[in-house]
Amino acid sequence: MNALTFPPDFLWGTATSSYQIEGAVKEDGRGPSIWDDFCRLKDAIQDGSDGGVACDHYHRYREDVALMKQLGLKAYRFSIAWPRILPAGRGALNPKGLAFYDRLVDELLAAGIRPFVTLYHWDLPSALNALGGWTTRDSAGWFADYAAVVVHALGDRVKDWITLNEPWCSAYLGYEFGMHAPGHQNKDLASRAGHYLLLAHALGMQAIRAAGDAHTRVGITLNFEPHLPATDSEADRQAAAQAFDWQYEGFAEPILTGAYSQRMLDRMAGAVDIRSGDLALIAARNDFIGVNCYSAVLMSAARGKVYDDDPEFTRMGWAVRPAGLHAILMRLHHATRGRIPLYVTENGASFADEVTNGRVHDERRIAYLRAHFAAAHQAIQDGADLRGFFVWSLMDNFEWSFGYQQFFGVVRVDYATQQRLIKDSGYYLRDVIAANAVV
Ligand code: IFM
Repeated sequence: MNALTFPPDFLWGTATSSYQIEGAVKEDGRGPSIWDDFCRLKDAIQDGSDGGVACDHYHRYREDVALMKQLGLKAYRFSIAWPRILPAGRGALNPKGLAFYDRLVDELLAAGIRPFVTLYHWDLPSALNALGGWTTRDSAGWFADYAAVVVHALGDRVKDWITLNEPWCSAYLGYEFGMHAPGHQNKDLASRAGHYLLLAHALGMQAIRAAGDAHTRVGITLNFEPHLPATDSEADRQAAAQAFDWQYEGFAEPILTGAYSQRMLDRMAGAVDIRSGDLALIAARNDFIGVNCYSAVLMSAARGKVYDDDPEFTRMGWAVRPAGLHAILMRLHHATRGRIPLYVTENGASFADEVTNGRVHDERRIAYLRAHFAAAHQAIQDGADLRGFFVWSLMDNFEWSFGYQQFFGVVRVDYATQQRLIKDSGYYLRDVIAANAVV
């Protein structure tokens, strides 16, 4: 077998987010977030759970960083809980909240692990939601002010900043489909949120650069589910290329071109006050783009979206299609003319795991990761400036409206005891990192 070797300084890591792992939601002055509120709504979370304790990472971060070191991670992507820093979203600062991230960053650096920090991974302070949340234009300024506070505090040690995680989900799952906090079902509110999240990203980048130094790098993480042709026929290729790609057209396109597609404008029609100058701000240069991609959709000219010949599904019901990751990396490479470095900031799979004699033999997750690492490697071979790959997730955690019934970790968490157990996929990742190659 040939080893697929990655570039020498390729950054291997894992990713998590604050609400999904930290717990301690009422500790040390943290304010409430929209996810604390949403979890209390009847039937919002499949197993009736919440992130109140989660993986108790707030208290166990040292143990978790030791696990990361054992896996040989070069980088760790985590998010900061806005309501820990500014319990009411703006105004008074909570030093104890900042101190937690201060300790975490120091622990990571002492372990030789580079922190990649996401400023917003969905836990908006409830007080800001009461003022309209992302559906008000003011949210962009609130976010920029919060970003400045964090970068002032941690920017001497953290150089890699991600403004927002998956704004498509914040806007549309949160405001149109009601599946995520704050749980609205209103297309116009969602369109507004989408635009103001983009504005928040733009103002956030400015604030981060102003508070950082010459080494500060800032980007955004976007989620993609690319369209792939169902067959090699020219008609299917055209169908895939021309299909409305809401995630791409809603976020990547305005960021990279300074314009929304006509289809996106039609979708937002009348709902959003897009002011002159907004799109120029939104198109400001990113130092990198983070790509979250787990699956892809097959398009057929004759049948539209094809669902019936899917090869394999994960426990989330997502089709396993590593070609989708290659496709989006190449699309972004071409769209940016190779000028903006790319990172895979999330990719991974949920499968049901079993513990057998103290081990988790998660062969399907290993196969999934191997195939996606190979797809990323192919993109590099094809010219993409891909600098790193963060597996979702370091450990099993609170999977939003699915509660604790999905298992994305390369480390298992026993929620009753909080014991961590490295799965075979964790050892596999360790070996890939050590070899800097997929065998
Ligand atoms: O768990 C989520 C994460 O918070 C955002 N991206 C997708 C993951 C899996 O659903």
